[in-house]
Amino acid sequence: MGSTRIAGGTPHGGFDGGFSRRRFLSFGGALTAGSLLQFGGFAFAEVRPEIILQITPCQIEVAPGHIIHTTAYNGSAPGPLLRIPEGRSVQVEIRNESSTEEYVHWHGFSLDAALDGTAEENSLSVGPLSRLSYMLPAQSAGSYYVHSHAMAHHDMGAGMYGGQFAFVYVEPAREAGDYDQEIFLSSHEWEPYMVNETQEERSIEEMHHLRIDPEKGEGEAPGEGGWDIRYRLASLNGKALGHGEPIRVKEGERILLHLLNASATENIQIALPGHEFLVQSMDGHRVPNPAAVAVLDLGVGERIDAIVEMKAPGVWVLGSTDEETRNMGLGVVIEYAGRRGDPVWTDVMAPDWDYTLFASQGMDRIAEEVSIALRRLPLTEEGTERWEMTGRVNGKNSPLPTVLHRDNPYRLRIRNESNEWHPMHLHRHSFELIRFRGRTTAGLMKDTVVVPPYNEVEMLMIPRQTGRALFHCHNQMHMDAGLQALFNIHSATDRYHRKTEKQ
Ligand SMILES: [Cu+2]
Repeated sequence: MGSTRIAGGTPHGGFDGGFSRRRFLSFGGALTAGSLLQFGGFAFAEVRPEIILQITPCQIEVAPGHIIHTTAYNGSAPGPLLRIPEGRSVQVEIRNESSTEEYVHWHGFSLDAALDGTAEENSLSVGPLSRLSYMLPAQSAGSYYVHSHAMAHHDMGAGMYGGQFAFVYVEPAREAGDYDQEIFLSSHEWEPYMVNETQEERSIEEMHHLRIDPEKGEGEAPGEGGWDIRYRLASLNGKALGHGEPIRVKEGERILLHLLNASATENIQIALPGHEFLVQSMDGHRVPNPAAVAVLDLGVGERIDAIVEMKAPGVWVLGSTDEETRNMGLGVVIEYAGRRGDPVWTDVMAPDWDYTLFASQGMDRIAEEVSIALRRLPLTEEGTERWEMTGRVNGKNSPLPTVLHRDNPYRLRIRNESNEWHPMHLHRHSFELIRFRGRTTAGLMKDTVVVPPYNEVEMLMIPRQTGRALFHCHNQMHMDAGLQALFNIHSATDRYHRKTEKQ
C-alpha cells in the first residue's frame, strides 16, 4: 500500500481542467501502472472534476464582528453542500492551498482504503500547495460527511477543530418527496481552550509549554487534575444563534431536516419546543422503525434525517437543550410566516437517548466475537489525558491491528470502562447495532455509535472491503490521545485456506 502513496500530491498549477493519464503518472512519481489498475478510479482521470474541494485559509464571521480565522473547504464552514446522485461515481479534485499536508476523509462511504483519507490506512494525502484527483465510488442514498482527518494534537486549528467539513448528500434515485422543504444543518464549535477543575483557563499553546524538564527542574506544574476542552462559540451552518437568516416555514408544512454533528469533541442534544422529530434515517441508512422524539442526540460524526411537522405557529429556537451551549450559539431561529417577535425557547424534557427505539426486534446472531475495551490512562505530565483501546478475540488478548476476514460476521463488543461518552466510528463500513444498554436489537445500521459511560454496545460487522479500516473515537481529543485501532481485513479466501489446512 505504501508504494502507491503520492508524496506531496500533484504540483500546484498543474491543473488545466483535466489530467491526461500520462501527466498524472509523471506527477505521481511513486504511482505505478499496477496501482493504476488497482485503483481503477484513476483511469478516469481525464474526466473534469464534478466536485472541487479547495482547502484554503479563510475568515468566517460566526457572529457580528466575531471572526474566526481557520482553514475550510471552498471558503466557508461548512463547505458547500455536496449533492451526489445515488449509485453514480463522481470525479473529485482536491486543491490544497494551505501550507500543511491534508487528509480528506469521506465519513460513512464504502470505498478503498487509498481514498478513505487517513494516514493510518495509508490513504492518499494531498500535500501543501498540491492537488489530488480521483474517482469517488458510487454510494447508496443518504446523509454523509466529508472532513479533515489530520491529527490535531496541540494545533487547535487542525483536524476537526478547524473549518474543514461539509455535508454530503447522496440523492435517492426515487425520492418519496413527502415533505415541503429540505434543510441541511451542520453543528460546530469554535475557539477551543482548556479549563481545569478550579476553572483556571489555558490556551492550547500554553498547555503545550507546560512540560516540566525533570533534568533542569524547569517549567511549570500543570496543577491538580486534568484539563477539559471548552469553546467560546458554537454554530449551526457557520452562524451563531440569532445571527444568520431564520428558517422560514408555514403552518402545515413538513420539513425534512438533515442534521450533522460536525463538532470536534462535543456530543449534542437538539430540540424544537412545541414540535417533534420523526426520525427517518441515521448515518445515511433508513431506520427500521421511524419513531417520533422530542430531543435528538447526535454524537460527534453522527447524522439524523427527521421530518418535522410545522404545527405550532410562532417564532422558535431550534437548538441545544443545554442552556450554556445554546448561549454559545448552538441554534437557529424557526420563523412561521406572518409571525414576529423574539424567538421562544422552553425547556424540553426527554428520556435517555435510546437507539433501540428506531430499530427492530433483536434476534440471535452467530458471529465471532471481537471484544474491545475503552480505557482512560493516567494523565501525562502536562496534565493532558491519555486513552487506550485494547482488543480480545474469542477470549484471548489480541494485539491491534486485529486481522478480520471479508464476508465473515464479527460481533464487536465495545466496553466503555470510563465515565465519558465515546462516539465510536468505523471507517469504510457500516455496522449493525445488535445490543444497547443490555437490550438485544436489530436492523439499525450505523457508522458511528455512541457508547454510554460504563456501558457496553455490540455491533455486527461484516467486512465487505479488504485492507486497513480505522476504528476510533470521533472525539478528536480522545482519538489523538490513543482511542483508535486498526482492523486489517484479509480476503475471505485466506480464511478458507486456513480452514482447509487444519483438516
Ligand atoms: Cu471518546
